[in-house]
Amino acid sequence: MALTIEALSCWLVDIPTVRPHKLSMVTMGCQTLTIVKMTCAGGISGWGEATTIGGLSYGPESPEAIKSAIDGYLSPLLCQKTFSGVESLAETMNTSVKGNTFAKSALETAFLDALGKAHNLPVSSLLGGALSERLPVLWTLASGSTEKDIDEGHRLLAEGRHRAFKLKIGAKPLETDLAHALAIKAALGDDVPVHVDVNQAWDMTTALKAIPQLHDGGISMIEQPLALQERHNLIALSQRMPVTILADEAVTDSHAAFALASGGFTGAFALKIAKAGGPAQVIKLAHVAQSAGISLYGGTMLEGTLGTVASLHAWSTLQMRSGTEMFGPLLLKDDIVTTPLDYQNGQVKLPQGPGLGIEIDEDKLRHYARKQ
Ligand code: MUC
Ligand code: MG
Repeated sequence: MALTIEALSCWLVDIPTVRPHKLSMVTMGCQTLTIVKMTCAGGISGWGEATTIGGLSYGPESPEAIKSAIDGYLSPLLCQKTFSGVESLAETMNTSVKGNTFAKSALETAFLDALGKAHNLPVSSLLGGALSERLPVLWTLASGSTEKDIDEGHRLLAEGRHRAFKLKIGAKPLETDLAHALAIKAALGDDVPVHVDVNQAWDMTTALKAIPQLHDGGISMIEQPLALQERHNLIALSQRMPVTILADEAVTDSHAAFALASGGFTGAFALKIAKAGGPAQVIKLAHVAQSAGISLYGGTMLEGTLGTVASLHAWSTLQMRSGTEMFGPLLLKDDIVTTPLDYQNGQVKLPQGPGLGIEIDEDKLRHYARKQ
């Protein structure tokens, strides 16, 4: 399984979104994908993506910082070296570079893609083997308007593209947010699961007031209601509230997962390859969760097809009992792959073939790449 890395190239790729996407801390009109190409001995290339949300408003690494970490620090560490597999790659990166899990995720993805191509195996096989070829995918209604969200939800249900939805709240006064979420849930109907993502916007007092009302209105899950540092309060909510609490920003890697699980957390974990440092690293977190009986949810950083497929390979090897939200490519007006993912009947199909199973359209990559 050894592979020698010869060269790494990195681009910032800016792609507009199909509509404004409103979260508690930012409204997005464009997404920036940080794309890497890893050229290996034997003429094999692997591709990886690291994507965050709203510059530095979501996570600790901006797209520019991810590219700088790759070009300035990680690339010199990895080029002209031979790695026996993802663990030796991770060990080399972690020894000399602290944090920067988004940048490391792009590189681990590219390495897995190249390794899979070298051995004629899909990335899912390198990660333990796919349990399923199709995964459920919800859609986030986040236009900023209740009426537009209801219309969008009805249209997507009629098309059969999605069967479940997530709403973004936390930016507006509590009464406005509650009215918004409950109106959408009522309009979409009892059979359509709807959950809300607060993106850390509430304090404990607000959460204790809001969550029972959301539960009464049929909202099935509450994602990251509190600041990520408030671990003890998140654990208390998971134990006291009648609805599932989904930890997102609070659960980054396997260490954070262990701290929540050993503290008595009873909710679910949103996995993201960028938070953990790559598709292989996130599986370590998943195993901590599984040992503690905590359900898994496949999370997105609103990646394009490349990052979404890297995540799907990892999720396909796990029981994702709380579903997934791997809709990132559908939020973008265009992408840098030759073939779009197959979304239908509320599911997405895992691409087949060696490596990630996708082909990069290098003309499109150059078209959308930032010029300086
Ligand atoms: C998040 O916090 O989960 C995922 C879906 C979406 O609409 O935003 C992201 C970020
Ligand atoms: Mg979230």
